[in-house]
Amino acid sequence: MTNTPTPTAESLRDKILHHVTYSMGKDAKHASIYDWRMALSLALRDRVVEPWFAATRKTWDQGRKRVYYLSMEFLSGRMLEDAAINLGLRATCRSAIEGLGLDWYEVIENEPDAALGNGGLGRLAACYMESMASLGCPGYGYGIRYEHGLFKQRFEGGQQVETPEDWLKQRHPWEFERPESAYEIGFKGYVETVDGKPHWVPGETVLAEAYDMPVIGWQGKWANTLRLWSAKPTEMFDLARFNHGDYAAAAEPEALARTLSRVLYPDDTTYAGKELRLKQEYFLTAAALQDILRRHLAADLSLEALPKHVAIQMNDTHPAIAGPELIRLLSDVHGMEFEHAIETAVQCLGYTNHTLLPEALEHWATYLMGTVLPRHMQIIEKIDSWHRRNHPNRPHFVGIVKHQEVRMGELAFITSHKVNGVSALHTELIKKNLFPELNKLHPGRIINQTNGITPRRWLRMANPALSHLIIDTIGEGWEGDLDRLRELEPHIEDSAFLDKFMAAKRTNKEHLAAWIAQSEGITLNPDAIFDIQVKRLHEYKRQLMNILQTISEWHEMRENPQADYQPRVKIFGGKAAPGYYAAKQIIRLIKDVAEVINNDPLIGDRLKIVYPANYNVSMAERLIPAADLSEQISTAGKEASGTGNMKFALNGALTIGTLDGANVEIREQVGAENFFLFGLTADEVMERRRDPEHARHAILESPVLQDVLQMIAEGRFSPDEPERYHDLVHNMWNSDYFLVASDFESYRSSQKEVDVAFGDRASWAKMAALNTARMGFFSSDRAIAGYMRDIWDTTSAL
Ligand code: 26V
Repeated sequence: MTNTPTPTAESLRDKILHHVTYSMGKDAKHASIYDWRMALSLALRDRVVEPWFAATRKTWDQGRKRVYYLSMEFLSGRMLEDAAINLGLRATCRSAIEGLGLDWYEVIENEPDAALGNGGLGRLAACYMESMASLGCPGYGYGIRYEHGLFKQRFEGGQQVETPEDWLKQRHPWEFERPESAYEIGFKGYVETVDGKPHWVPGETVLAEAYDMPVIGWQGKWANTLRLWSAKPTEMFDLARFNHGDYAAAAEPEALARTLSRVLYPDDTTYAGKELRLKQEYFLTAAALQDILRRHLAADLSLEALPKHVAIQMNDTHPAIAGPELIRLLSDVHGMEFEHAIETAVQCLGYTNHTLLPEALEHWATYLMGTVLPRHMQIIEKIDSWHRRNHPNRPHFVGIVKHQEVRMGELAFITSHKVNGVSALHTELIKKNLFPELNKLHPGRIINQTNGITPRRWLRMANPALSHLIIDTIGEGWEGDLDRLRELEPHIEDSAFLDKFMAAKRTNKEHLAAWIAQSEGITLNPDAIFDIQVKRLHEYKRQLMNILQTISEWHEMRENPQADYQPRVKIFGGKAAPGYYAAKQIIRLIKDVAEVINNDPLIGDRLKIVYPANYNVSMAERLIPAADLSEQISTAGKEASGTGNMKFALNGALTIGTLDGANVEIREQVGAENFFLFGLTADEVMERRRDPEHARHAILESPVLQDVLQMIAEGRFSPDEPERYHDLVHNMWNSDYFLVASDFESYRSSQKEVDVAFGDRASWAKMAALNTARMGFFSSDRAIAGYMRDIWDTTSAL
């Protein structure tokens, strides 16, 4: 597709010098690392533009169906090296940079992460954008160009402190501002009747202005667009008010606009019902839909034909106002008959559910919806009665509007032709527990699409040591066809291969240890088991159970110092939502325990705990390739899928985990003998909760856990404030909703098995290598191919 010749290191160096001079306006003699990073990014971006245009042109010329992925979050991370890898130019870039006398890593690490997401849901959107481009699926991502991404985390006295993230204070070299693509977005106001038809007159308006980023696929064969909307005032200020001397009021339109795309909501599990959040959701959705219809009509296509040309995927319910908005545009604005508008919308829309946690399910008070979006509130009621009419046997307790609230899950379900879960277990639980009645009324609507991760970023880019071994063993091409990793299996019996596999792991562990020594001042033994739990802090993810087991291990080492322990490094990473007290206490406990254990002279380097601040995509790229053990220990039934679990196993870590989310399928793929399983199943969890005393009973059955809780309660890890964890310990005895106590002994004995298994290095190496060899299924290419076939009804344009 690209006609321009592949650059050499020399020609690329010339391009970089050109951009330093003419784009950055710097004399090379005085250019900073920032200038060089920008210049390299711009030189690479120049290489992306041609395939990007070519893909857009081909989509138009062939009248292709387009997929629109609507998401409030895109957790992209760094972009430079990713683009270099997909263009096949990483080595060339590196020589060019080194030829200029610069350090490659310093240049790469100069780039701030694009942290426009909270966690799994946002990172999944980024992996899916990359796979759509790699598979040649014509499509657009639509999101918000938050000025401030997810907050930065620091620790002060062991406690999390949040500071604002500011990625846009620097120039963002991958985006193109499109002032010509701007739409008016309305809020509030009233609905009037004009010529017998409803007409919404908004009371406030803002402009949504587009910023485009190219997303280049594997080997540069295709590129799509990630279009992020930034809010701008429709008028800079109210001149009449200004002239009357009311200067503050004159600036109000601008103030509203600026707040809309100012900051990402940092809470990914508790829905707060805040007006600004609802406005953000509508802002994204309304801008996207106007853009989609404009593009469709520009091709002279009829709105009748919309479902043939347009597939819209809603990433959770956050953009679920898309149903009512599309129906409004089709009927109120374009004159389509109302029921026909509903049917058309349903054929275009798909909804992915990412959580069953009740506190995360969005529901808006009808008075708020009616105030912020008065016409949409009417349309929602009409959709609900249309659905009831069409399903006379619909039980009275089922519906979109209940108890003066709009339930966004039901709305998204009813306005979509497909609803999908993100792992096999999660999908079954959606059918059984979340939407049992709607599932009966719409058999076949709920389907599964197990999550995936892009192997380009999560293996090829993040783990050069292992990637090179794979290339030396089975050749290139697995990056675009991850099932080919199975070809590694015959080499599992070859001890030379296993030695190299473990040498790659060792290299990664040494790199990580060097980084931790420098950033945390803690020396790690690279022969220890690197045991890692990185993810958002949440009670259901049970970081607490991990630290309790760590304390028990420490206690045992002190009581019985002569026994044969495998040295271990426990690594934690992750942010707590700023208002989530219990999660913040768990962070503080981990930090306090680390302080005691890391300074215990009796323990030495047999046990260390590290918790580096500000876990993000870039930190994940450092940590995951260095892991021996991946902690996936959520209460069964609570983790919809997990995707970190896939990244670890692909990079040759063994999993210690429950039968939750995609762990179930990972274990099936890699083999039960290569996975450390423990804990209650989802059914057993439900059963166990029926005993109101489950926690107390479990604790009384575990003397080890009793001791651990006793030490915490006595202030062993918080001597300056012994009562610091009284609430936490009290909660363990009396409530323990996430069944930490009930799973503790099972987890602890599984950890003992890990110790024994790690003692036999040859057998560990085999298990680790088999994990890598058998993880092909979890490529996001497989997942996207599933969406294309089962939901979007589209094919590759390659
Ligand atoms: C919910 C809310 C509630 C309102 C405030 C802002 C906000 C932001 C995000 C969310 C959704 C959280 C759901 C989520 O992230 N689920 C995760 O999705 C991953 C990708 O499918 C999956 O691997 C994880 O298991 C699941 O927890």
